[in-house]
Amino acid sequence: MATVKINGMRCAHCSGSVTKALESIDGISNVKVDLDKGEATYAESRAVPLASIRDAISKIGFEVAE
Ligand SMILES: [Cu+2]
Repeated sequence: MATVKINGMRCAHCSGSVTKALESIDGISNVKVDLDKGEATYAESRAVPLASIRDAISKIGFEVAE
């Protein structure tokens, strides 16, 4: 499992959008968002570059934290 910090999530709608965006990336599955921590964890069936994740997240209006 990998974990990424995401800024800007406020509610279940946000976490739903983030889950969908991450799961649309080839190789990523099993996305779980923890709103309190502002984190998403996911399983990778291949090495997914952080840039791809950053892109998918920023496209929907959130930001991957450094
Ligand atoms: Cu929201």
